[in-house]
Amino acid sequence: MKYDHKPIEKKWQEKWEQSGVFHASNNSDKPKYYALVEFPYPSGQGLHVGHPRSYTALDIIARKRRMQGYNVLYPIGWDAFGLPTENFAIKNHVHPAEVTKKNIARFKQQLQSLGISFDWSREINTTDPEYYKWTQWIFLQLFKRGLAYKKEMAVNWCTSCKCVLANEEVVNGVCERCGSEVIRKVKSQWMLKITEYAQRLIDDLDLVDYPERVKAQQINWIGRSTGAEVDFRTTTGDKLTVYTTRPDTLYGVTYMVVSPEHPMLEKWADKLRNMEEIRAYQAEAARKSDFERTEVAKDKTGVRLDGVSAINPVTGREIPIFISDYVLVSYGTGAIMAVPAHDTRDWEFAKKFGLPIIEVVKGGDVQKEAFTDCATGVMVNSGILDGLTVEEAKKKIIEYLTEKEIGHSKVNFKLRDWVFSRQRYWGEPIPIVYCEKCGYVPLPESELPLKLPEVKSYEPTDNGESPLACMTDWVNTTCPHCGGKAKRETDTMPQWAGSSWYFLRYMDPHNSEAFAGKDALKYWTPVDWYNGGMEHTTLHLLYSRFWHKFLYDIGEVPTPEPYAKRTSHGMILGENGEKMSKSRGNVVNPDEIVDTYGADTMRLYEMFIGDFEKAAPWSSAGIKGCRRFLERYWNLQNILTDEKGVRKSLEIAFNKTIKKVGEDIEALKFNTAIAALMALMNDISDAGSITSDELKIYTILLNPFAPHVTEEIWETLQLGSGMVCQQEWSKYDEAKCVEDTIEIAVQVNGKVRAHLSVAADIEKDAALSAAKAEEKIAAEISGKKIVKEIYVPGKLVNIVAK
Ligand code: ANZ
Ligand code: ZN
Repeated sequence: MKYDHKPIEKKWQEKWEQSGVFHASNNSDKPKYYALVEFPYPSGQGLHVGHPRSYTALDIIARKRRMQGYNVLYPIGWDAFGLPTENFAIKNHVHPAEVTKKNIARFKQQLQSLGISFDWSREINTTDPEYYKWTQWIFLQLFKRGLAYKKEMAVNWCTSCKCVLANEEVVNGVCERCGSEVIRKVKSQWMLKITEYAQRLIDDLDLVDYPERVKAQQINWIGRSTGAEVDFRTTTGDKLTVYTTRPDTLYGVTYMVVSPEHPMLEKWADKLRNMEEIRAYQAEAARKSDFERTEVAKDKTGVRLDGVSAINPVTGREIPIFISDYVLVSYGTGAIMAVPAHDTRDWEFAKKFGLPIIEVVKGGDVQKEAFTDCATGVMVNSGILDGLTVEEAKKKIIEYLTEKEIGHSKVNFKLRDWVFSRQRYWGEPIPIVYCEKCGYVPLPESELPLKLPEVKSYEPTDNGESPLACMTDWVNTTCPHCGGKAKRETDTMPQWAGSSWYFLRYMDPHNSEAFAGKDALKYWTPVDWYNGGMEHTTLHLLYSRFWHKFLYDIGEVPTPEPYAKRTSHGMILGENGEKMSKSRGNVVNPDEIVDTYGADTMRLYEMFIGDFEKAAPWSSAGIKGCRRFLERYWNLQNILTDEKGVRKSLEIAFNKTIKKVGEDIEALKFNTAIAALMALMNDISDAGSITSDELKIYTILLNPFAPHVTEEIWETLQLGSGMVCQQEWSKYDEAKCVEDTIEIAVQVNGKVRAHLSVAADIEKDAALSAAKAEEKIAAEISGKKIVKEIYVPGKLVNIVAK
């Protein structure tokens, strides 16, 4: 019989679904295992061949865990709010909900055709009011505890999406989504205080098993720095506070810079003789992104304040104040003390504006370039600090400033609060009303979900309001607090909202009383293994850790961290080694692969393609090779013999493969696990036949990779009861994993009682237990007390028993 994947795959997908074998139970005596993949955004393009890489990998883990006796939760759902769907809806005049529905149906059919063992009974959808009810509920808890607040601020504004972007969504100065220019715009925004969790988001990385590169990226993103705040007096008698990581260089400060948005500028407006010039510069800076402004290579610009200057607190010298766009309003205090001798940007600025450069750390030629090394130099021209190392000087100057009450040590974070408002339609409505008397008032929880109303147009308005703002009937409401007239918030939540807690909903997806029941949370939390893309390290992964920690703080979840273990897969590139994209014409359609070669081949190939954690180019030849391998497996049924057991000649090969496949799966080395299965196939071919016991083991090992064809062989040849996915994972005998075996003698009380064949490199413990398990020895020592155990490597075991 020929291997015909189509009927086989259809048959088993239906069987799995009907039998519910992959449904997790919230009521089980087995140990739990929660495997999670990032749920997809159901885009109009359908599934990408990159999706199955992650899904198949954790499917292999999930299937193996079930075989190891765990109650496994491996769920899936849809992260379906967001811009691409909304933009499509605007262009084609259909409701985004319709678009979403269609896209989900296609994605679901595609995922099911891959035979991934998802528990479809727990499918969730972030745009379902029964789901976003709880997203809104969590927002209200944040609001009630002061962690959601409204703030007038300069935000990143995408000129094409007409939408506010979080800093994280601006990449190299352009919108991450559409590539258009991003400018600064002042708007009143909902914000979430993720900064309150900055330190814990760093510290608690110690509690989890994440790859080092992921930890490092998060730590970097949070950007903790230690330094000092120092107060400078101005000639107007005001206090201008700066944040610096180099308080040791205070004697080298020759000017100050405040950001163009600094509030003191308005206060000084009538004292500043060049206010017009200043205003022009402010307008120019507003058009630039933070990225452009802080780029080191960029040409330095600025305006010197005419009418106000400052006093260096340690030298007493009067120094000029500038505004320049390289100082950001949102970091530190929005003002800096400039030390051109030891800071590159300050140095460039000083050169351009002809400002003095005073060396305070010895070691470089500061007239030629800034000397920024702080590990080797010694302080000079620095009064009380002269002769100290940089570290010593930092300590001493902070003591001095603290005592004089003009400064203190300070920790700062790069991480900003999370801009949580979007002026778009297709998102969760923010459940807040504004009352002129009572201010921002939360909706009562009983009124959740606050559903998205139907609107005529999803087009954002030109003044930057959400289309919801045009729905006067919906907007005008009464204040839940005083009953007076009030207006609903018309901003919606960003796409990251629904994915910040979705892993909790899977635990109890149909609960109408809570986002998940306490028992379910207690049983399933935390996620045991979470795999996803590196691109989500600083956004989704950080946001969801923040929400989870908040829920932990208010007693809603039992653990401080949501994910015990995180791994990250590499991208699948086009056959030409470039990123797959329509414009490059190198997109591989997963449907075609499944149709032509089958889901099993596709799965096997994606796991065989290369190092899981690295990017890998697609290869048509590779696909064909995997198909041939499965055909060889299929044809094993033609060489089945009546012999029983695992034959002596293949014993080592089988034991070795069981061990390797199991270990490699755990280490994400799927490619080498498959290579081991291929090698074993060659050994079987050489033997010319296979026993049913051998085929049984082989089928169990291959099943997580190629679940359909293995089920079919199992059933056709009646290799055992039930399905393969319900069998116990194969065990191996350590002693039979190595070709090099040696004979050792086993003595009891000095007398040789048996000879054993063991691996040449066997460890003491394994040698002793092998010896004690030997029948004659077991009989000899039974009932006796073991007083001493000796192993002479490669020679003998001696057991002294009384
Ligand atoms: C004086 C100085 C001397 C500095 C020196 C550096 C080197 P991190 O490590 O990133 O925290 N700075 C402070 N606030 C700023 C703002 N709002 N916009 C732009 N730059 C700002 O960097 C802190 C350093 O960046 C601070 O230390 C300050 O320059 C600058 F040899 O102060 B430093
Ligand atoms: Zn009111």
